[in-house]
Amino acid sequence: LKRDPKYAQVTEEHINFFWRLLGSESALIDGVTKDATDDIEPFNADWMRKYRGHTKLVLKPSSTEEVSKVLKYCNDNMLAVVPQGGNTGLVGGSVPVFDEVVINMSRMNQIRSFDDVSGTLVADAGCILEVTDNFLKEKNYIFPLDLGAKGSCHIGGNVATNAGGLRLLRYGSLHGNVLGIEAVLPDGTIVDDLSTLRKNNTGYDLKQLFVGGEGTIGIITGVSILCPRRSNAVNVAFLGLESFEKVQEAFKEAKGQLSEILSAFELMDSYSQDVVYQVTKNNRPLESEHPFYCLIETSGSNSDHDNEKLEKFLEHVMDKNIVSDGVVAQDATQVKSLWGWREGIPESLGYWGGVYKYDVSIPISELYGLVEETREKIAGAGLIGGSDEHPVVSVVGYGHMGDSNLHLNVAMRRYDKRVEALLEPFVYEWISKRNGSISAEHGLGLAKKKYIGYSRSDTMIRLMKQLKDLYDPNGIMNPYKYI
Ligand code: FAD
Ligand code: 2HG
Ligand code: ZN
Repeated sequence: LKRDPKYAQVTEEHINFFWRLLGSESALIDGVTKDATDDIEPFNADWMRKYRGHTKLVLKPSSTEEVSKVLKYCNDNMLAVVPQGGNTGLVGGSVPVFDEVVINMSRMNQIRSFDDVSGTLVADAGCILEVTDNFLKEKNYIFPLDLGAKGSCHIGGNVATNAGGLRLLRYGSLHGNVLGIEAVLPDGTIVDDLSTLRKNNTGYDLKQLFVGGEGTIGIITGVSILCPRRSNAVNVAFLGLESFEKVQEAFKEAKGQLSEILSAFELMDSYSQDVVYQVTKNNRPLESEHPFYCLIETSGSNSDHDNEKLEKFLEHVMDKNIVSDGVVAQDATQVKSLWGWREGIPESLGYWGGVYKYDVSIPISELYGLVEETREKIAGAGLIGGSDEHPVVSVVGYGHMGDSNLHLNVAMRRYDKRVEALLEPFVYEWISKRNGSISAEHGLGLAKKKYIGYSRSDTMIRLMKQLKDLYDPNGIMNPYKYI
């Protein structure tokens, strides 16, 4: 990949403009043309430390008008930009590739309004997910999305990636929950579509282009989102199972018997749990070990009713030998600690060095086959061992079983070309043959840019490019990424 010379380099004149507009506190520079104002390295490196850009300028606008002025100036001066939220994305989309200007949204972090009858929240894009959910908690509502990076990711970043997370099974995708969007196009146009209506069939639903657009056509500055009531009865069960067939049976039974109160059904293989154990040394939830584990969460309004349902379900799946062992959290602390065995997987996997990550949708019956085949392939090549010569620490599978979304992760002592050559394009071909998706919920970013053709036809890619050219004719928005 080469820097495209059509983009301008940041000059002292540009910096003077941004300083006048935003103040030096909100326009951080790496001291090339002026003295460094701050350490901008964190804005150049992604969460996995796999991708690293070389920006010299980070802008932190604090209003939609400022975003509009910044983008118009960049567009007029051919300065390429990267929108950045909490920088927790897992496909290298949120950091520059070369010297693109980072537009970081952390200063736009105000809740604008909340209607406690309809549950509609209107908020700035830079609100942190957990902070927003805590605000909603006080009103007895819940954000319709939850994920392990909640303490840092922004709701604008969540919408820009169309993040799925742990409760999509219950609350559905952001394509349904986002009611309105305020965004800025590269020419400075403010797209004011911050509707709070549930129903609005008046022509093309253009806001959907920004949901999952990964910052390639504009910057989201505000979102309006439909939030459900918070359930006052939440139960979590952690189960051990002997095969992936049994996991599928348990899922079928959970849908049938827990139906309307089922709020999460997560899968973890034994390898993923071994990794969490090795890193955290926490006491394991179950006494014995099993090839597979599931975390089931129910959320309802009546704890007696929910407890009875969950107990009956557990009795049934144990009697029928579908589940070998299980534990139900007795209080909020245990709920948190059981969730830790699932939510803590990505962080624990990063303990040794690098992680190759594949976030894929596969027809459910074949979901775990990819992990088994990948593990065999890597073991066959003698690369497992966690040493310099045998750099693979573990090949693990986990994910959102309820959405047929698998996370295949290969934990490494360090990134290694031999392993990479075994994994790619093998994984993508495997998925394509089964009509799966090479990106279920994380997006394409830089990581999967070359592979979009495994999941999208030439016609679909052409239509995407036409849209990109229409909204961003100069191509300044998040260049070098998937489109
Ligand atoms: P960033 O990482 O800053 O940006 C992501 C992309 O969106 C980039 O392309 C960026 O340019 C663009 N972008 C950011 N803000 C804006 C904006 N305001 N306007 C336009 N474009 C913008 N993802 C899931 O789907 N499900 C999970 O369960 C999940 N769990 C995770 C757990 C961990 C521990 C981590 C580290 C990540 C996880 N992710 C998950 C991945 C990630 O997509 C989410 O963390 C989150 O949605 C990204 O939000 P962010 O604010 O950090 O965005
Ligand atoms: C999760 O479900 C996230 O925990 C992260 O989507 C998955 O790191 C990954 O591959
Ligand atoms: Zn996930």
